Amino acid sequence: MMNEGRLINVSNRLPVSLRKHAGSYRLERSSGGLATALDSVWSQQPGVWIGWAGNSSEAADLLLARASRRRPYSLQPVELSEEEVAKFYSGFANEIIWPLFHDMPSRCNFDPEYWDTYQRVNRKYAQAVEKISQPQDFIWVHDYHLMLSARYMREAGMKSRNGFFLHIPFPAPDVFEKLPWREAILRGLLDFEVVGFQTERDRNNFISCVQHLLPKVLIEPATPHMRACVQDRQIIIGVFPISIDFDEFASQAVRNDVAARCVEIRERLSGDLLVLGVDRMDYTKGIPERLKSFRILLRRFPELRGKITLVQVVVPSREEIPDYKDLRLDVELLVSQINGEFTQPGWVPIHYMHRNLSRHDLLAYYRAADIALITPLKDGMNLVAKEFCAAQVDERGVLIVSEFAGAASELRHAAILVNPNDFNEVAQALHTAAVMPPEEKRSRISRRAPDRHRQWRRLAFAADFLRVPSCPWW
Ligand code: GDG
Repeated sequence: MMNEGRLINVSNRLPVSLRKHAGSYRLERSSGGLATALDSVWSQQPGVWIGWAGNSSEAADLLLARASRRRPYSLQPVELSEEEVAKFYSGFANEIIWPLFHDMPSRCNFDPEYWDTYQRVNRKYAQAVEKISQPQDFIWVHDYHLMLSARYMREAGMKSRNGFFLHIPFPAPDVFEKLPWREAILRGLLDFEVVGFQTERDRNNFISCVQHLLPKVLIEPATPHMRACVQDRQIIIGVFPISIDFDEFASQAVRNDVAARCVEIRERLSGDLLVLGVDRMDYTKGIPERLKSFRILLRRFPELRGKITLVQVVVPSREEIPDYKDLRLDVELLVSQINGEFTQPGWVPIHYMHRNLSRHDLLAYYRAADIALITPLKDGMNLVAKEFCAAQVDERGVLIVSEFAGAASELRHAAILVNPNDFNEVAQALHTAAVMPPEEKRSRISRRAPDRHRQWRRLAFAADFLRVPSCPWW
């Protein structure tokens, strides 16, 4: 073989997490878009995936080793202490970077101890990479938890090539500059050789921040990717919209067991129009705002009462962070207020599920839905929107999507775009979708994947990213 290097994938979490249940460990699929997207990308690629497994012990390591044997890549856990989880993961990553990068600076808790731990833990991940990597490997680091890791890999003298992909949005300079450690984060990102973003908006924001805060860095516009010059190094800055495996979702959605479950769901709703929302429990996903819009719909269009049902699936997430606990209370209060206001014999307007559905059930809901209501206040991409489109094998569903989701630019011809902060507009869009003639629905949703064979092809996102550093083994 010409090149014996491997792909080393590094993310805060592994695609599987260890959970203690009745005294023993169990392996579960990690929730969230990063795990879904990359697990499918990686399903055929040999290599190593480094990340936190949620727990550690001898028994846990054995389980991971067994899971590695069932995959083409091996799983290498990074151990985090309770304090590191609190200050690095919950603290710096999710109480500072997550809200700031989603344009919500008032939710940030700029605790300086979080920054100290963030640096320490980034060094820890870099050491874990150093331990197992060889110079010919390519190190692919994912997401906002590990923005400084290239700095520590460089300091350790590592020679492997590397790249970084940000799954969440990158904010404009007036938001980013609020970060006390803004220059260090930008320099840390520029320590990678390739830096990738979901959309042009994110890449342009990053470039504006560099120009504003690090004026000595030269930016060269180039096609297809921009370049930054730092001393004698050139860094590629590109846009790589994350994709799902469209064909895999579509072929799973037509399976007989999914079709049977879809019929069962529709029968139980006695022919009501089914509006579907699927999200992690996160304040960026706009769940309370969506519920308020649905309430306006029922108030303004009484003829829809008894005929339209919102099924809202909310996957538990980051429950240790106070803002997330408060969000759950807000959501549950709103659900019960709206159901209290409108429920009548035989009809409950909102069916609320606070749990993880199986992939099979999720697909059946995607197929059963008349309308998918996906209204994040801000979102890097939003894979649920793409999965819903892929599952539209009957071409009868309408997609309503927030203009602030990365997916909006790719799906704008198929979807109704809305501003999730405009509850009246969202209610109106729901009404438009509810009365839309079947031919218009079909014509819209058939425009969902005009470039299906390029952008939504299996592995397209990874192939596009890895083509930049010319990884010959990909
Ligand atoms: C981050 C960025 C970006 C949801 N409920 C269930 C379930 N899910 C799966 C969906 C989807 C994933 O979780 C959610 O992905 P999203 O992309 O919508 O959102 P985040 O978790 O916030 O992901 C995001 C993504 O990274 C990738 O780059 O798109 O912008 O925030 O795949 O299917 N899966 C199952 N049951 C559920 O109940 N099985």
